[in-house]
Amino acid sequence: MELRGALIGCGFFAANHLHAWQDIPGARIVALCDRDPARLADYGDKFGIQSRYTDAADLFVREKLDFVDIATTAGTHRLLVEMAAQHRVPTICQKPFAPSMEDAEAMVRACEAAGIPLMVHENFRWQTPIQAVADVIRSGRIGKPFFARVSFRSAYDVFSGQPYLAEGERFIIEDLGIHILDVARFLLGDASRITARTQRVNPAIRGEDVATMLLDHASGATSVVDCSYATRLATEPFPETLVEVDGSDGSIRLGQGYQMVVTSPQGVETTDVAPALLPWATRPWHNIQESVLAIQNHWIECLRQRQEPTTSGHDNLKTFALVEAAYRSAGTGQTIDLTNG
Ligand code: NAD
Ligand code: 89Y
Repeated sequence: MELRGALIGCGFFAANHLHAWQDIPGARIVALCDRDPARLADYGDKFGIQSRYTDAADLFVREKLDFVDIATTAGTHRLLVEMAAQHRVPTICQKPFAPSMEDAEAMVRACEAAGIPLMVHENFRWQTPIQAVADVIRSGRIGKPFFARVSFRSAYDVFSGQPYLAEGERFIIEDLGIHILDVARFLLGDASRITARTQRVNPAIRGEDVATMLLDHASGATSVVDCSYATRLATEPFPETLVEVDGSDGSIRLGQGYQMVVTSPQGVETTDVAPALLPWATRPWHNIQESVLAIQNHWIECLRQRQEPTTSGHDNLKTFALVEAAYRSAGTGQTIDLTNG
């Protein structure tokens, strides 16, 4: 049976969602919603979707949906997720999940009470190179990990496509660090404490564009998560996340250019873990674009198998708690304990 979805929010990033949905057999976007009629018409025409709404309330009343994909910015997530819960429509919500922990928890509660699945579109852990690193850790080849560095440093102009990123009081941790913190959790497990420092280098934006974070993981491992949009390099790496993992028996290095080097008792192995360039993708975004297809495929599989998505709303509260704690740590200079509530 074909699963019928609707997409709310026809902005900059939603084109990737819509292309990816077209690649997923057994799922179809049957309706679009955006409060901006011009954007709605543009995407409706481009993707051949006739059912169009400027008001999400109308969409939920009139359409019979198996899921809804919310691709608006964080300020509208709670309203839209609660609307979906009220109509018992399984929901995907873009990151950042919410502007506050209170909103994030309320959305998880609303979906739990309605008995519907909720997945946060936390796609970075679905990138091919990140999955490759996770596979090596899981295989046991490097033994027990005791250290990781998960690093995203770039000077790519993200503001031209997403002007709102220059305007918020918070920038890099909330927008990008959230992914990198989630990758650290994905690779080393949940964190128990975080210490963070932030800086603003670019005078033309309001929020911080550099963040350096130190995490204690429940496993006993330590990680450094560092992000910057103020780092000019010989070869611009956007949007690559670089990873180092040291284990009791070996190490992993995911370097620029999607090369992964694994050192283990079996020797040294270099693997090209570059993402595929999907027919609708454009460099350098193809790494992110491929992960959109991967996470949406995962959602459909989970819906069919009645399984919890790996980045369920419930799971994402832990990534979101790290974001909130990072800002608190940067503001106070203190280490934040995540284990006591
Ligand atoms: P955008 O501002 O370009 O688009 C948002 C759209 O939502 C706009 O067209 C707006 O009119 C519409 N909208 C807002 N509130 C609405 C409502 N109540 N009802 C109907 N339509 C509404 O934003 P964007 O750059 O596309 O980003 C959207 C989200 O995607 C953000 O949260 C951003 O962080 C996230 N994002 C994620 C990734 C990723 O890799 N996961 C990459 C880029 C952006
Ligand atoms: O919004 C951000 C995201 O989620 O991935 C990269 C990005 O588009 C800019 O930092």
